[in-house]
Amino acid sequence: MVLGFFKKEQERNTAWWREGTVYQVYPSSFKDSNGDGIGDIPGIISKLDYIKSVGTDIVWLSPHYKSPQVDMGYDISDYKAIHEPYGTFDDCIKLIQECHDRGLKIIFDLVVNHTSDQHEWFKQSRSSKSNAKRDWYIWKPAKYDEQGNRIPPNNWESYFGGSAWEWDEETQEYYLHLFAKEQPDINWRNLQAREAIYKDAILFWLDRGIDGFRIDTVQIYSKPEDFPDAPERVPGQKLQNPSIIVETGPQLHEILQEMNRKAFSKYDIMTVGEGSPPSLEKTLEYVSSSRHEIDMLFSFDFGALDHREIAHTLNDIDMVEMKETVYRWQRLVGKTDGWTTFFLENHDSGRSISRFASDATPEARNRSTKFLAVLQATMSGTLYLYQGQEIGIPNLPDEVPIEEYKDVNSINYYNAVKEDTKNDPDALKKAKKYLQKVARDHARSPMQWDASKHSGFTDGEPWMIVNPIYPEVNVAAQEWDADSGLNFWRHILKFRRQHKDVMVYGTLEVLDKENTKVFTFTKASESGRTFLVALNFTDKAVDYDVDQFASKSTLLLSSIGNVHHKSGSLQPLEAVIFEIHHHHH
Ligand code: TEU
Ligand code: CA
Repeated sequence: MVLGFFKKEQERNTAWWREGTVYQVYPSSFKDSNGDGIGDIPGIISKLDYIKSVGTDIVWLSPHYKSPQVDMGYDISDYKAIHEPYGTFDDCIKLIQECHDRGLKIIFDLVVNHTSDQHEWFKQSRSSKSNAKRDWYIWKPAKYDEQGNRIPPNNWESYFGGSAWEWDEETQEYYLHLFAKEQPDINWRNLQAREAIYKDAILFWLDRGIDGFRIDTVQIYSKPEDFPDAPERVPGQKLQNPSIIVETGPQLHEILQEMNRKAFSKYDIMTVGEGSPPSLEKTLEYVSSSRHEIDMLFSFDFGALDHREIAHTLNDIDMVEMKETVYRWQRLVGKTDGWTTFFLENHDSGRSISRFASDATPEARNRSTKFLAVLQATMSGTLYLYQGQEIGIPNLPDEVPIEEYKDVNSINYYNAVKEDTKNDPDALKKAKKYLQKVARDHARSPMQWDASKHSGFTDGEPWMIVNPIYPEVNVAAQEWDADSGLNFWRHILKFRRQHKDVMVYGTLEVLDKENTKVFTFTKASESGRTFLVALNFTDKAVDYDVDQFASKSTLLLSSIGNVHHKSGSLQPLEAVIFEIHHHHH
């Protein structure tokens, strides 16, 4: 371990996180060890051999810190303590050690746009206007409308609905919360607050040996000093989404460079930020290695293809838009000094087979899991796999009633529709349909280990409903099935490692921009090897001839099994990888 030593870029060891695949663990829903119905750290430790067996290299642990759990741990009340039901501080140290013993790396979530309102810092801040920590959060006086009614400082809408400002009776000011009202935003203009974050939230854990951070909401720390109204995106609405104003604010890059200089660079670690700037140029401002900010970003763009978050509507995926989206983020690799990522699921999304392929039948689920595995594993950059994705867990089915949805975002939205429409059954049906597709709850239902009661997740009563499909879709059932999604993931991650020059580091070119059924692209390595990847996104066979793109090629892999591939066509939801042989003159 290198303590207090400034690492120069050329001394950094970067291959492990570029080539590594990350497995995201959602602590409350992974494995319960003591029967209280809540997943915990000893449970995670008991499944590290499994995580390793999938062929993944890095564990990302979603927030496990002390928290009142208004937003499942993204509301932290003490960065240096563990949420009690998850285990003890020693359990957490043991988890780091047990990962390292197996050759796994481990990264934690870094949630520093906001704290919980129960954090000591905020308790002090709200105690009086003259408190030393008053300025650590964002406090503003009220405004008044023509009738003299008190109104918030501006029209910003919280990401979880309602005004982003909460009135504090005690000190007669509003504080800002871009998420739930129990998640006050930190004032990043305050230097003391910044130093405290570096010390408590970052260096405290780096000193204990973790290998990096997934950085929550990395784009929105810096707000413009004048807090202007957000432009009208939903016509006629009083409150408006503030993203355009709060993303990449005036001091954001200065802050990230300081964070890197004073904290990240002290260790040889990886950093991945959650945030999706609108252009390649803006993205490079974060991830260009010459800027010393962060290593990579998650893009929201792929996950936004099937719905419009602000309007709460669903739409069919536009294949042309999909290809543009993929290319936009893939071109960071090979063509810039930045790096990229690819994921299909996380704790904020619905399940990928239900959104981007098909979950209609057992056969479709199996096909879709493998099909999407090929899509993901052929992407350059660092891959992120979410717990349960590898066995193809689908979304919760329609029959699961709204009462089983536990996410603050889902609940706020559903209640708002109830209120706004005075319980209109059609509007509520539409809201449920929206949630049935993209709610965060689908990813948060417990991991499915076997066919025993509650899927082997807990001996007690699970904190959230287990997907009723678990007797069919579970790890144990897939272990012994050579054709399972799980075993296919194992296979393709090995294949990716074997061909990492193309699969991890290759440059991607789209070959069939206008085709609305098939997505075909090449991946080329620096040394001149080229793979051609074709994905049939439809549930029908399509005519497809590789010869249109290459005179000589060999099939390396088909998601339905190489022996089942029929030359001249692609079967429903079949994905194939060919190697193209160039002519040498
Ligand atoms: O999600 C952030 C989030 O919801 C983004 O989509 C947000 O709109 C964007 O950052 C604005 O630029 C993260 C976590 O993943 C989620 O689970 C938390 O609820 C949230 O932050 C608040 O911490
Ligand atoms: Ca437990």
